[in-house]
Amino acid sequence: MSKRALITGITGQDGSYLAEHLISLGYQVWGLTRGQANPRKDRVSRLIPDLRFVDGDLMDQGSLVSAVDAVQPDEVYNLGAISFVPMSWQQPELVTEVNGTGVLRTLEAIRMVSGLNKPAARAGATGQIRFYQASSSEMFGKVAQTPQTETTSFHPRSPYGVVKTYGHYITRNYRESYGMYGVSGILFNHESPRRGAEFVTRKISLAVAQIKLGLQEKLSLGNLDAERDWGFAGDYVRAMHLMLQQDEPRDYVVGTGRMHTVRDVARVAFECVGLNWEDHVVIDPGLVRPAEVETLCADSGSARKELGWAPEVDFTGLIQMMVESDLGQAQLVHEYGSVLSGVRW
Ligand code: NAP
Ligand code: G4F
Repeated sequence: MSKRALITGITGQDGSYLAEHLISLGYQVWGLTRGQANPRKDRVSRLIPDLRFVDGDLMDQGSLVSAVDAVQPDEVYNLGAISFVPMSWQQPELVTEVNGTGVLRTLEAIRMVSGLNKPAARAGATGQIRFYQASSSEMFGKVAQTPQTETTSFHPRSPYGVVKTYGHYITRNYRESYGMYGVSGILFNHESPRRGAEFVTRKISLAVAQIKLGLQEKLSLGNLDAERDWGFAGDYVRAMHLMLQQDEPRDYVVGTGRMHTVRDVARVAFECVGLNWEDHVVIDPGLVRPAEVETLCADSGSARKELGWAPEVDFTGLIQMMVESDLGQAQLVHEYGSVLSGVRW
């Protein structure tokens, strides 16, 4: 019988790539969707027709218990979150509820449905529903060392980072308290043509396409000196799956090990269409964050050695992929009108 996976955050970037990957491996994949007419559900169901859906919300414990009970999954991937870091200064309580307590609620739903409700009785238990938590390199924040490994200490710089650190530790705690197979992937920034338009790489690739077609002149950015370890989302979802296939549950850092600045992203993206970034980028101090994560770089030695994982798309290839996708889509919309917008991701 095929394995069943339940994915929260199915309408997001990673949810869609993970679902495609698991379906290609023969899984029956269920996505948790919220709201009564979520337009992003239609978008992902058009993209992945084999996907099944179950209702639920990370803010609602009962809905998560019902979803886990209905699907009876072998693996649960908790990718659902408010993932845009600046929002966590604007609505810290909401972000704490979804990104922090939401992890606890998902773990509790698994514990209840699996009958893992008596710590002593379940000590050393194995073979129940396996759980993946989407931890983040934002937890490293003001980094204690470079590159960062699984043992680098955390110093989060945003409410988002603080709350992700809670999710990380509560997952570890359920592993230690109940013998649950629960792991956290500490993933560094990963992007794709499906990335939200609010994140810096996609903001740049979308603007480059518009500027190339003469539909926009300037692009406002914040801190150009920030350094990130950017990889391709399609590569990173393979690591998520591999983490749940190991004999022993443990946490892994996942990244490319290569660092670039926001300025590098802009330079490479504009070069893709034969333009000079300096002619178009303007600095908006309002986009600078209250507390910045200046630099992030992964040491994924453990993932490479123990999971056999390696990224396939490099930095330049990633930026090219995003610019080409946005340029193609912008050309279609420009030529045929807005009737086509929304047809692709
Ligand atoms: P994303 O594109 O922003 O997707 C976020 C998903 O969370 C959406 O499907 C959204 O669904 C869902 N969600 C939001 N609030 C919810 C709620 N109350 N209940 C249930 N679902 C809810 O994020 P992503 O880039 O795919 O990232 C996936 C996960 O990895 C997130 O947890 C993120 O924090 C983490 N992460 C991402 C990166 C990265 O570079 N991409 C790096 C490290 C960690 P709706 O359509 O209903 O809004
Ligand atoms: O693309 P970003 O918004 O991503 P950020 O904040 O690093 O967070 C992403 O990666 C995390 C993993 O490390 C995830 F956990 C999180 O969910 C999310 O996926 O910003 C990247 C950098 C920042 O230093 C920011 O200050 O780009 C800088 N930046 C400069 N100008 C900008 C802009 N960021 C955005 N979004 N927009 C700008 O105009």
